Amino acid sequence: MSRTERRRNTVLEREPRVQEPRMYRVVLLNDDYTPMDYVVHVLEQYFLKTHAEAVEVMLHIHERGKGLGGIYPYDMAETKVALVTADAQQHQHPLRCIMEKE
Ligand code: TYC
Repeated sequence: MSRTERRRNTVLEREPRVQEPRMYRVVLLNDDYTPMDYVVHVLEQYFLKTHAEAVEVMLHIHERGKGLGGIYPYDMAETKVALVTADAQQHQHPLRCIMEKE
């Protein structure tokens, strides 16, 4: 393959990433000790769920082991994880919140 052809493949025909940042799932994990009401409160406060949505997601996590808070660009996902983790620690709950590549 010529230099020109390589350039076409590697630069010109590459998918544009500029308007399309990589997204991350912010996921809450189940545990045996965090109160259900507290998880509902976290989902309302940090992930802007309605009460009904928050109850539904919390029960999904409780039954299936993990569930989705939301999907965000890297910096916002990182901030959500930090805020939820700090809040849980302040309340002495073992709730874990992680991010996963979308
Ligand atoms: N399993 C917890 C309980 O029975 C409730 C819970 C739900 C904990 C979701 C964490 O992310 C979680 N109290």
